[in-house]
Amino acid sequence: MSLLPILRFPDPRLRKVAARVDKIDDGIRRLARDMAETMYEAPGIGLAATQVDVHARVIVVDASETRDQLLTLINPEILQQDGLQVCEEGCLSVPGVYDKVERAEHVVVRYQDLDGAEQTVDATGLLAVCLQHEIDHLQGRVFVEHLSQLKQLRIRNKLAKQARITA
Ligand code: K2U
Ligand code: ZN
Repeated sequence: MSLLPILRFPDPRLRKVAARVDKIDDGIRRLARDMAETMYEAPGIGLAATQVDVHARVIVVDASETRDQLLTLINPEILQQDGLQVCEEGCLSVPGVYDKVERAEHVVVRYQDLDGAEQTVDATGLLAVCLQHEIDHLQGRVFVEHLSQLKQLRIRNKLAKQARITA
């Protein structure tokens, strides 16, 4: 198992749209395993393949308190979304930035599991937020894009300053 490097906003590779996974093989299973290890170590409650510069439709999530309810979703699709909730979000690709984002309160997501079987997950609350956040990543969207242009400019300037200091 390996820890994978996570791309940092505003890296343009975070804007790539991930491709469908046509064959769930050992390579995909290894990627999912490494993504889960990377997520738990970060620590985070979700991670999309886009964030580790693999542009395939794979996400891992574990929003449980006990950190032992890992979900690996291949080719996830939101079939239904309703209600509204506002959640303070962060992102492993945008360290140190947190802000409120409005998302659907309830989602039903269809996906394939690591055996290729079709599954659905019916989620509310934090799990619903996490699934939407990760599926956004597969579409090349980072959560800061839900914020105002002024906030996005301030975030870019803050991260650019941090990069200069740590360079
Ligand atoms: O995609 C990512 O960068 C992982 C995020 C997912 C996430 C962000 C906000 C709300 C729900 C999910 C990370 O897990 S950010 C770290 C974190 C940890 C616990 C709770 C919320 C955010
Ligand atoms: Zn994120």
